[in-house]
Amino acid sequence: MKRLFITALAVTTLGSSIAAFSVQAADDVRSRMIRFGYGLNEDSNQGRAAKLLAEEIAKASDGKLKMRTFASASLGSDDQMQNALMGGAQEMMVGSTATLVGIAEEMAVWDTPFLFESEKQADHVLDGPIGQKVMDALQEKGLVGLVYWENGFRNLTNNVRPVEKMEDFNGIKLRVMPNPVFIDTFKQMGANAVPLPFSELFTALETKAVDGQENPYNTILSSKFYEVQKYLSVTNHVYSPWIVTASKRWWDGLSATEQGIIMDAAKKSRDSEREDTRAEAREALAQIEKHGMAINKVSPEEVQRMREQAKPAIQTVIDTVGEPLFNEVQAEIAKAPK
Ligand code: TK8
Repeated sequence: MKRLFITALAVTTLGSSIAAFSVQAADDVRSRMIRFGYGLNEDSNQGRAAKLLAEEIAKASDGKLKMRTFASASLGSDDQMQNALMGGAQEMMVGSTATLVGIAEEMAVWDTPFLFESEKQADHVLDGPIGQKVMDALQEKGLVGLVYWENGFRNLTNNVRPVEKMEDFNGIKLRVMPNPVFIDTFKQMGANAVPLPFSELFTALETKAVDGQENPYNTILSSKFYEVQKYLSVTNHVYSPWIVTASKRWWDGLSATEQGIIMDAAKKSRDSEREDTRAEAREALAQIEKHGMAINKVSPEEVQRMREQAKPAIQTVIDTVGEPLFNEVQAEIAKAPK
């Protein structure tokens, strides 16, 4: 009788601790809605990666973490969404690092003209300690940086003339990302740099409020800029990252398990987004040509002249991010595979 009692007690204790454990595990991942906004359309590399991210998060959380994706800046421009995240009115987004410079000036380091020479170099630096350090600068501003995606090497399009040499920039009204380094770089080239959010760009080109813009091949193709632009000049003047961010206010309220699920999914989305973007970029130029744009490759000598001309803009970067960070990035690039 006594033995039976002890066994029963042991079973009860064990049973209740299992119950306690599963209650805790269930609590660890709650039902949540995540609003994820981005600027390009659903058929872009950005759209495909957003979809994959949402699927990975759903899969890893048994459907409890539901990410709804909002394409084409339907939740607002990069700037507007960043503010919504900081205020806690939106959970997540992906956008250009360049539009974050007003929030964390360290981000300007990625805007250095001709900073990276290859995607491999970019991956090495962005995914390493310096990339993390720059991301971490967002925290005190109310944003959590998760991973960098590839936007890519930027090239010029316009309606005035093919840009074959620096002087061809003269007088071209060029939309640039709203950030002092981009404005400076293209002023140095002789263009009339007009800062505008991406969400207003197609209309601005269509109505001829601006003559041109600069973005990677992928975006020129997916945003159908070929419908409103004649010339594409290959300059590869800067590599642009995108960055996936979360509202810190919201993120801090998640359990460690939830944060882990989102972080793992973000890393998967990063790897597949880069692969997809690079595969698309390899085909994109031929596609753009089929759509009727005239394409010219700027000669290495002229690119060199542009590099020289862009030097004052590099000084703007150094003044903005500080010499130590600028030098750390340079040292990391020197260690990177070509
Ligand atoms: C999309 C932008 C875009 C960027 C730009 O929201 O603004 O030109 O290249 O990708 O972040």
